[in-house]
Amino acid sequence: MNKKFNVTGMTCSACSANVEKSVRKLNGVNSVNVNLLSNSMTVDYDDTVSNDAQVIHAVENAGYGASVYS
Ligand code: 9UX
Repeated sequence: MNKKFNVTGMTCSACSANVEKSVRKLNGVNSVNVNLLSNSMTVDYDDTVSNDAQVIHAVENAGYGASVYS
């Protein structure tokens, strides 16, 4: 599934790279795309393997914040 999240706390391109790297490590993640300018992220992942909360935790572990985009 492809899901969009809001990401908080990113101020430079290394921040977005940190977020991408952390989320990409999650099991079941096929692709991650972080947009620094719009503070958003789309994640293509298998939701039978990981879930939204785990994606959010991965962002938090990298030192940023996330929520499901709505
Ligand atoms: Mo850039 Mo982000 O110098 O946590 S890496 S501000």
